[in-house]
Amino acid sequence: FLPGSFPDSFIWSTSTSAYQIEGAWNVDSKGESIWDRFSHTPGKVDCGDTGDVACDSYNKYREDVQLMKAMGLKYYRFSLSWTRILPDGTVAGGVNQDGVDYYNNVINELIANDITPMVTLYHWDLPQALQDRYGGWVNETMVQLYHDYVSFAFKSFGDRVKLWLTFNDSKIVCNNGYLTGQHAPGIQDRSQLSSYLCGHNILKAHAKAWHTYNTTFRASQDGKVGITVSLDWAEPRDPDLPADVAAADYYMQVSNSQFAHPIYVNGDYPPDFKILVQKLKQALPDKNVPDFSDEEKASIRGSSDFFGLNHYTSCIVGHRDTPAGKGPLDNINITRSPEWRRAATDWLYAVPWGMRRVLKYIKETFGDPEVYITENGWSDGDVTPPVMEDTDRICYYMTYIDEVLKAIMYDKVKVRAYTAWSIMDNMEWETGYTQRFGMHCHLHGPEPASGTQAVFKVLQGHHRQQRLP
Ligand code: GCO
Repeated sequence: FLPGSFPDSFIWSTSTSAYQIEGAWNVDSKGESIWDRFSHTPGKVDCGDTGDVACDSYNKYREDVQLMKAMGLKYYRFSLSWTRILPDGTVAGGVNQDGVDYYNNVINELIANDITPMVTLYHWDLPQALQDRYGGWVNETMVQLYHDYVSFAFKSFGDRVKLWLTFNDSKIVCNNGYLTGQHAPGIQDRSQLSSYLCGHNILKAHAKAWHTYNTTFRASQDGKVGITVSLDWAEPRDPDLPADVAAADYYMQVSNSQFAHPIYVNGDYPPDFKILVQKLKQALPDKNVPDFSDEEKASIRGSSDFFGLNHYTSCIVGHRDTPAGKGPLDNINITRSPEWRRAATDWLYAVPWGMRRVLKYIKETFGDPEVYITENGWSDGDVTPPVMEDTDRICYYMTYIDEVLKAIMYDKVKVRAYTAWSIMDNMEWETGYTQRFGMHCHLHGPEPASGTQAVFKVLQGHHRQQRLP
């Protein structure tokens, strides 16, 4: 490709997820998900917000597709709602044809508009029936149930869908769902056993799904199956101080690589994470804290066709002489620079150079995989009328995308796709509609134009000059 521009084959995309946009939570025989239950429980979501209506994409998906088309986007990442397809989570419990029809309509509408679907199979909305019956992801039975569900999805949609993501950001699924309880199903198991089991089963479920695709669907469908992992970048406080470098590396292993290391390195957790597993065993001698068997390791290792990356932000990590507590990250010091611009969302600081470093880290640590950036984006707060100037979001996208280009050109990272979160404001989980990540304001009446869409379009047109790294 020409110096200073993205390759022609580069994928420009935006992302959403089912619960965050579809609405129609109980329409046409859709089953209840853990997020329906959670948001309907008073006190769980800010302002009592729910996804009952959200962006109404169940009814307005054609309009969504037109927004993408107007921006010149050629890809769209969205997720399937498990309970819209299998209301009680199981194939035996019956397939909901209306749900299958809905996703067929969305996929066909995209293709008719020259937009390629990229489908996330699990974006956090577990069937409530499986939570009630099995306790959700802490139960190994989920591996088979997930397999049945994704096999049905491959079979039903795989003739047209060629890019699949098994799970979105499993760290949040397990830590927020089963440890802090901030997310559905709202379990607070401070012993960390539940969150550990959740991750363990998700890794097995992911690997099984990938192998199923290989053996049963790949020959006829010829698609790719990956997983989306969320990585922040941890910058050592003092890069010349070995203790700070070690602390940052510890952060990358413990906080970031629970899912990536087994899949892309050796079928097992990274060394510092394994130490935590040992500690968990010691703390809970009466409990079964499983390791991966050799067979499981062999199944997990290499079980991905590409690396799906969600990246938003960075932190500064230094060593700490006295641990601040007993948590896995209490023995290091995590801060943010006062110079970093902060979004409305409390964890989101704009650190564009962190994008390039995290991409280089992936190349060096995880075997130089093809990287699909599956999310990156910026939020502002809920103000009425919503802010349309969008200066901060434009700045965020331009500076981050610039770093993606540097990673491709100078570090030779095989980045194939950039996906913005999100095409429109939507239901931002436990913060409801108070955080706006959209390039379109979708929640208050008609579509007001904001500057981001125009800029994003220019970025895709390769109109900029590259500056030196
Ligand atoms: C995530 C999710 C998205 C969020 C987005 C903004 O990984 O957190 O994929 O559903 O909405 O990241 O917080």
